[in-house]
Amino acid sequence: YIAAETIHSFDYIAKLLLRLKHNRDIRILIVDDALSARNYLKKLLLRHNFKVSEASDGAEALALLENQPDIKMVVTDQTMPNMTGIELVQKIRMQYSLEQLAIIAISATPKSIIAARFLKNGANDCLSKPFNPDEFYARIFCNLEYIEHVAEVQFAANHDYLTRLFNRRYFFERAGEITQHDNISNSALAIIDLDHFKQINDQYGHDAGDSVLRQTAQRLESHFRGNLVARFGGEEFCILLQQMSPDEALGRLEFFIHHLEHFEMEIPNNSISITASVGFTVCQSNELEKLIKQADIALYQAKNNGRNQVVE
Ligand code: GH3
Ligand code: MG
Ligand code: MG
Ligand code: MG
Repeated sequence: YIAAETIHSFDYIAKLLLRLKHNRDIRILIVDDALSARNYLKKLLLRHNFKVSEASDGAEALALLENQPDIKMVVTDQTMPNMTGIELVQKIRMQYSLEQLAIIAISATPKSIIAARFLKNGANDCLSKPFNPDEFYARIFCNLEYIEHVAEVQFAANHDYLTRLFNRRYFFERAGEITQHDNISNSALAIIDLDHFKQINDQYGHDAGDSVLRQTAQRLESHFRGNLVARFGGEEFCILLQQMSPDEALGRLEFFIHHLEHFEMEIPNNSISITASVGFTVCQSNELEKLIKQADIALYQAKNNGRNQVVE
């Protein structure tokens, strides 16, 4: 006989252990002018494996945030010299959203008085001193789970599930912003379409086709690092090549298809290679739709001219 409560606690412990392992990658910044308060909070956080940074005032906290991008959460005091906790929250929120960086405020002022002010200024949550450690942990975990969940949802919304490249939606959003606002005279837009890809599916199966798409995506990412690379749909990919002359863009694209042609892709029980056709256009318009249309016309010509080539 096992009591229901015990079963529940097994689940709870399993979840907690998983969380403890995961916490090793999470850094929390403690901001408090009192050393004793910092030491106490640090002890609580270290007990759950978090990485901890400390600041004794707001300015120091802001500097640490700049230098330590792995900080996911700030636990701040309210009453501090030079900058109050609320002022610190306001400053942080000019740069980091509620989902990027969670802020938990801790104040000696009763919660009924201070909580609304903290929350209105952008804190995710708050606690009053003295607090119960269980409540402290509960608020830390709840808020971390929230920002992690939002990050997962954002990733899923912007990325293609199969290749993990940016998806079409994100490409339109980001490339649209770039072509509207940046100087794009030194940019080119390329559409890359795998040749006779249907035959790969027909001959080796859909899983092999998927694997070829994933491997092509990896090749594209490593060849065009620093540029916006996306899966446009099916076996088509899209790249915004920035800050390079038309000749350099052409050279890079030709180099890539040459590399691809000679790259042996491992698929179950076999290894194959594939070619790709590329249409590209130099960005002379701010209209993304127009640029895509031009690249698409060039791609059509590349296919008609016999594939495995780049056409402007
Ligand atoms: P072409 O050289 O003219 O581009 O010929 P193609 O066979 O590459 O082009 P076509 O448009 O006829 O076929 C594209 C194929 O891509 C058809 C579709 O089943 C396959 N495809 C699209 N998305 C996926 C996917 O996610 N996984 C797999 N395995 N196949 C896909
Ligand atoms: Mg204080
Ligand atoms: Mg196609
Ligand atoms: Mg194709």
